[in-house]
Amino acid sequence: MSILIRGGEVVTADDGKRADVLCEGDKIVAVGEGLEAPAGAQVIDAGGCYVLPGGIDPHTHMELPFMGTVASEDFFSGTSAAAAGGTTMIIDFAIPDPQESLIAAYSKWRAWAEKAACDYSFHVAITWWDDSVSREMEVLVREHGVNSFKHFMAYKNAIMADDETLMNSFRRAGELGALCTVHAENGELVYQLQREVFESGITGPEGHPLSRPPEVEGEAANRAIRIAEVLGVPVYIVHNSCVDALDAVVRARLEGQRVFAEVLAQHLVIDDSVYRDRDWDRAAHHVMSPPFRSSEHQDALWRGLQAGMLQTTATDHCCFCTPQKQAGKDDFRLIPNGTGGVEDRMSVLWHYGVGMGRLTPSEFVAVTSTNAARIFNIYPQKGAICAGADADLVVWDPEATHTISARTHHMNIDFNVFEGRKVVGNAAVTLSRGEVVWQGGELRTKKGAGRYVPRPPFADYWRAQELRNTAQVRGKVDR
Ligand code: URQ
Ligand code: ZN
Ligand code: ZN
Repeated sequence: MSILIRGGEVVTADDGKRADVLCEGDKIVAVGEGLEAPAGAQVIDAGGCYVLPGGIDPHTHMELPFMGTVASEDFFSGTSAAAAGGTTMIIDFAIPDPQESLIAAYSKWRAWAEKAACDYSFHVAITWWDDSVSREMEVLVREHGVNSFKHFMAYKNAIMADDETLMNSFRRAGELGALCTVHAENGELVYQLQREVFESGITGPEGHPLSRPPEVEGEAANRAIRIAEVLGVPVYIVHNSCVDALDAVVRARLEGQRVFAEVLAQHLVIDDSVYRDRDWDRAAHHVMSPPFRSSEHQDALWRGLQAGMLQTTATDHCCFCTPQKQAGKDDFRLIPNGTGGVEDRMSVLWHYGVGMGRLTPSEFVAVTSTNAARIFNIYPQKGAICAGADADLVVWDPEATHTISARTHHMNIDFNVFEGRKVVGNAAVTLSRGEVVWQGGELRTKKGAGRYVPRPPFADYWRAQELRNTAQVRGKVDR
C-alpha cells in the first residue's frame, strides 16, 4: 500500500521544509518536493499542516498491577488513544515483584502488549538483586532488545530499589551497554513523612504532596546522579517535577556527566492547587508521584526544557478510575498513584510550548519524539522522517482547536487532568507504520497491529567514554 502525504511542511528535530512524503508498506521511501503518487496510492493532503515524526512517549504504564488494583488503560485502548493525539510509540515498563524473575515479568508484559495498536517497547525494572538478576539482565539485553533498566527509589516495601541494588544494577547495566533510568524520590523519607502526615490527622489527598516535598525528589535525583558518576555510567531521571531535581541534573550536565532527564506534560502545566480541591474525587485523581508542585516549579521546568536540560517529554500514563482511587477514601496512602495523558501530551506541548513561543516546531519534535529515539537507540528507525525510517507520521494541524475533556477523550479513564483546557494544535492524521490509524476525528486502530521494538545496547565506546570521564573527574588522567 502506498501513501503520499502531499503539500505539508516536513519538520524534523533539525529543520523544516516544504516536502512531500511517500510511504510504501511500513517504511518511508522518499521525502522531497513534487513527488509523484504511484498508481493506486492514497494521497493525503497536508496543505497548511506540518508533517512530523510520530510521537514517542518513553514512559507509560498500561494495565499496570499496582497498589492492589490494575491500571484501567490496556495496551490496545492506550495505544489507540495515543494515536489520536499523534503518539505512535510508547515505551512501557515490565516491573518484576521482588524475587520474581526479570524474564518471567518481561514475558508477562510482552503477552499483555500483544493487543497493542501501535508500536511499543519495554524498560525492565530492577526491584531486587542477586546473581540471577545480573544474568537475566544480560539475556534481556542480548536476546530481547532491552537497553534500559528502571529503578524506583520510592515505594518502600514494594518495588523500591535500595542503594546496594542501585549500585549493583548500575554497574551491570554499564557493562552491558544499557541505560539506567530512575524514579527519584527518597522512599525512606516518603514512608516516614506519610506516617507523620497521616498520624497528624490529615487523611485526604492533600496529605500526598505534604509527604513528598521537592527536597525528597531533589535528594534522590542527586544521589542517583552521583552514584552513576562514581560508577562511570549514564543515567536517565524520569518525571522531573521540581527545581530541586532539575538543579541536580543541570549541575551534572554542566560538569559533562552523561545525564538525561524527562518531564511530564502534566508537571509542566498543572500546579499543586489541585490538592486543595474540595471535591475528594477530583483531588484524588491528581495523586501521582512525584506530586504536582507550586507554580514556580512549572516555570523552571519550562526553562529546563527550553535550555535542553530536559530532553524528553512523557506522560507516565497510569490510569485509575474513580472507584479505584476511592480505595484511599480514608487514607491518602492507599490512593493508587497515577494520572493519564497519553492522548493529550502533544497538543498540550504544542499549545503551551510552540503556541506560547517557548519551543520552535523543531524543538517540539525533538522533545516529543526524536530525543527519545536517540537516547533509547532506535533512531532513525523511529523519530525521523527520511527514507528507510518506519512510516510513523503525524499530519499536524497547527490551527485545529479542541477542548480536552473526559467526555470526549479516547483514554479508558473517567477523568482528565487537563479537563476543560482549550488547546490549539492537533493531530489531523496519524500513520503507524504506514497505516492510517487516526483521520477525520476517527480512530482506525486494529488490535494487535502494534509491534514490539527491540532496542540494541549502546556501543562499547560509551563505556570507555564514561571510564575516561570518571578518571578525568578523579584527576587520574592529564586533562
Ligand atoms: O511511579 C510511577 O512512575 C508509576 C507507579 C506511576 N504512578 C505515578 O504516580 N507516577
Ligand atoms: Zn515513577
Ligand atoms: Zn512511571
